[in-house]
Amino acid sequence: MSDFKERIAAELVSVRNRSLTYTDAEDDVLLRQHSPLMSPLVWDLAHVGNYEELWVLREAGGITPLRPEIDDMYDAFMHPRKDRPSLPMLAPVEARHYIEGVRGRVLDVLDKVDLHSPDPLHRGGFVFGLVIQHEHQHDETMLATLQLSKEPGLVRDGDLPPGRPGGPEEVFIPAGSFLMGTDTEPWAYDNERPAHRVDLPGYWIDRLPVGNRAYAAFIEEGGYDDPRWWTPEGWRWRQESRAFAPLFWTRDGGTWWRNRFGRTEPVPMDEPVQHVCWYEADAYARWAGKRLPTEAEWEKACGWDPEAERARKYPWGDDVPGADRTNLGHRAARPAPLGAFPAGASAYGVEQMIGDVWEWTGSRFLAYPGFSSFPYPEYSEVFFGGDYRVLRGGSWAADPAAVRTTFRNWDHPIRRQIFSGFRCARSASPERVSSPGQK
Ligand code: AVJ
Ligand code: FE
Repeated sequence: MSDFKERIAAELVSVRNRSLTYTDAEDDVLLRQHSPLMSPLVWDLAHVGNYEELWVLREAGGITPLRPEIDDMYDAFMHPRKDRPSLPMLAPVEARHYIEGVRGRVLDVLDKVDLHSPDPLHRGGFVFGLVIQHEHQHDETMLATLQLSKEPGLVRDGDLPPGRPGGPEEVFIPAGSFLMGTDTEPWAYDNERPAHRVDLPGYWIDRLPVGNRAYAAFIEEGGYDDPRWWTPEGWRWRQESRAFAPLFWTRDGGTWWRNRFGRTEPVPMDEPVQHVCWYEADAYARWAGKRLPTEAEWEKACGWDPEAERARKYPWGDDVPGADRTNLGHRAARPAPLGAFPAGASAYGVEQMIGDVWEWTGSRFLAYPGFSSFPYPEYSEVFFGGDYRVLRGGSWAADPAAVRTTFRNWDHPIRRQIFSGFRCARSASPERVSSPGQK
């Protein structure tokens, strides 16, 4: 096998180990619905196998269906998450057997496939990238389910580098155009394409994500009770949900506590805030006299190299994400403290853009100019123009294989069971443009 095929095979093994780890639990935990927002864990497990069968075995490999009768059950569009527990799902033991059977044949297809074929599903191993990234995204979803379950002892924690207090609060990004999206990244999704020039006026962006200390100040200064900071829809959500803090936070004895994977601990004030919805992020930004960055502002600050006039795959360049640069791939079950990754800074000096928490942007999920759907409209296209807001950068629970400067995630503005945080931005006033660095 070629080196590249070996790499694909290794990625397939690593993502599957991850899925099996998250589903290494009693059948009851796997079959139960922990929240109407989520599927039972065993649905995700069989779904990733069924997706792999559809795309690698049937579409790319021309292999006849192994179990065509289960396709409907694992079609996310036929059954909303809340209805999935009543499906006659494969039991955990059957699901594991099924996905293993699929995987064996996938390795045969990988062996035979021509990575230089003109077929866009084969070229560059696209179809393998599709299923690897898909499974990692479901693994992150499974972690969100496990967090909602509050079952202790199922999710591994780990060590992270210490934070680095101090340093400038904001970074100035001078006016000018940059290249947004990609034409060259072989495993990029259709929604990241094509690359296109975007011209932006100068703006300020927070050097770091908003931390728990700053977020707690917003709460304590009455942010959740003051409609001035909220959009009308946001205020309606605030009243109906009765939210008073990020999801999983409680207040006791003058201290903020959070439940994290079944354990209660004091909220670490030096970590990026997570489990906030778009409405909360947007309200905080207004309270702070700022706003959320647009998706373009986020991407320019993250990936553009103004000296070389080129887009980087990651903030620091094109090298694979290393432990000194970013917190990805479930190293620990939480975001790293603020300032933990000076070596992960972007060309402009913006930090912690990749990893730690998904960052809400002010933008809705829309097609780039010249978009064309590939390989199927239900991945991206059917979501364009809904109420979805774009999230960028990947969380601690995202895998390096499914995160890059151009990667776009999206969700409804009310969702906060995901590992979501944000940073703020603001437009530069003319006098600030002429004296950058001064605040
Ligand atoms: C891109 C994370 C919004 O989880 O709904 C999984 C990814 N698409 N299966 C989702 C996805 C099909 C998607 N997000
Ligand atoms: Fe899926």
